[in-house]
Amino acid sequence: MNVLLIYPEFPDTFWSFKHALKFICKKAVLPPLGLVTLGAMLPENWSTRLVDTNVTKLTEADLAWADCAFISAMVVQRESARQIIGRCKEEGLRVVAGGPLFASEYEAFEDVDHFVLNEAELTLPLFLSDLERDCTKRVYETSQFCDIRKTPVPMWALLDLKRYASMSIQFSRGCPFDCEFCNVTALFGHRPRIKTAGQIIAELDGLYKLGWRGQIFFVDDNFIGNKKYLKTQLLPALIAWRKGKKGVPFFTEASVNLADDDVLIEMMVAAGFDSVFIGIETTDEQCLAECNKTQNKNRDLIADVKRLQQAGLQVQGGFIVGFDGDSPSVFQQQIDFIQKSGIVTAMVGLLQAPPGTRLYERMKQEGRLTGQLSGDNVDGTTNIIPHMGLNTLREGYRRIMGYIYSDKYYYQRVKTFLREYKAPEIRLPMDFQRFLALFRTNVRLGIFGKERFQYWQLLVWTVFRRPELFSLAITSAIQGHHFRKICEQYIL
Ligand code: B12
Ligand code: SF4
Repeated sequence: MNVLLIYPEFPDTFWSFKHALKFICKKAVLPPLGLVTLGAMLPENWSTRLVDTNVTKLTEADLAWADCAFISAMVVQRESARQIIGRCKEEGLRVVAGGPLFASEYEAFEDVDHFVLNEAELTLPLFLSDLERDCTKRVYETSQFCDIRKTPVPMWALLDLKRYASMSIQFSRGCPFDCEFCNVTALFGHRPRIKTAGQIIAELDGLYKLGWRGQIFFVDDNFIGNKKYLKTQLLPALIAWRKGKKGVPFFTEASVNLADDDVLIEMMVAAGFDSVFIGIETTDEQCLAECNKTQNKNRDLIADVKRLQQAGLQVQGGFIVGFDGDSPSVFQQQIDFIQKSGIVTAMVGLLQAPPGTRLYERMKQEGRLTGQLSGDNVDGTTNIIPHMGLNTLREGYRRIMGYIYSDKYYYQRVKTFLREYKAPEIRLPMDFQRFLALFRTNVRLGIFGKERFQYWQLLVWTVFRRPELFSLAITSAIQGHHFRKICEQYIL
């Protein structure tokens, strides 16, 4: 069997980083880890090729070679997925689909032959065994969660590593919390399931052997879901693994209670973590109670962010407007918090209700659901009727995005952050590509960019005040350029 593993194209969005990738000559931020993992689960005698359409084209020759296409997608890739499925069917391929898009709306894809939904560790063997006996069904699904200690090392060799800005690996799935708007617990369960330290080291070794020295994203829903295992097993193993190796800084996602645990923070930094994405959502206690974000309540969130920055973890933050308890004053509150905290990458979105969440059920009961999710939570759209009124909410949203990503306030925030941040010890090795990126940035942002004044001011300030953070200042400038483009094109 010749199998194409196909990943549809992302539209130009906040997280696509398309405008930033041009500076570093990369095609995509991260690889499709689901498909690379799936590759390692297919029968050994099958021939497998990966076509990530974010980094390469799906050619006629690919389609002519294949007997079968396995497609994975998130909701945000809906349109590209539809086109790819159409092309595969025209060429007479058997199409198998899985991943988050199809888990939530498979009925909308009539052309797909088989849906192998939920975790492939459980559903793929059922499909493969039926395929062998020639009695396949259309839908394979399960409400169980698999034991990821049995998940194989992803088939890294399928990837063209040099086209990606970062690599990803996964240590755990699931989250112990239960935020009303979040579908992680429905998709991956409440009890965090973890891989063993040995599995993670094998995955890292695989990437390192292939020559990877760049960033690695631990794509866990909440990396600190099992603190005891982290402190006693995984982090000591990562600290030991790092000895004598170059580069490979880590970043991940975690809940804000990480800020309460100095030992954990220290160990994470020693293991090479330099950034963490945290769902801050809102600073309003009533809204935190409304969405059951209990772990964020009764805290000084600014102090938490600063503590993490001072220990060596850059904080990226998720923010939401449009809770029932929000009044129009929320917009200025969010702006003030973001500016003061020095959260440079602030993902701000309208409250949305993904299917499978408790919020979705509540909105349905209250008759407040409207249309389909766009799949992009930073595009100023929502599928619910907000208490505040959609126009007021959208206008306030545009105000936030226009403000925090304007040249003036963005660069001001970068400085606020660089002032606090403890420089990481693990650095990316300087190579010709990075040198070229610096040159390109100086020309595009420093000569032709609208922000040239702020750009040079930041660089001069960094050289004198935080020279060890110079390359981070450049990276922040490049990312700011992307965020501004996205805001100008789609939001403002
Ligand atoms: C890494 C990641 C990203 C990366 C994307 C990397 C990439 N190239 O895919 C980045 C940071 C760019 C990203 C962005 C976004 N993401 Co994202 N992301 C994730 C995250 C944290 C991990 C995905 C991953 O690699 N998992 C590890 C692999 C091994 O698991 P997997 O992909 O699920 O695959 C398994 C199964 O699903 C199945 N499977 C998957 N595909 C297929 C295909 C076939 C044929 C078969 C048989 C089986 C199968 O088998 C695999 C093994 O079990 C998930 C959360 C999560 N825990 O999955 C969210 C998640 C996928 N993201 C989500 C969303 C909403 C987004 C954003 C819109 C914004 C946001 N909130 O983050 C943006 C949109 C992207 C864009 N560019 O515009 C949602 C998707 C919801 C949906 N229904 O589509 C998720 C589920 C998080 C959430 N709960 O909200 N994301
Ligand atoms: S802490 Fe994060 S991952 Fe966990 S339920 Fe809340 S929003 Fe979802």
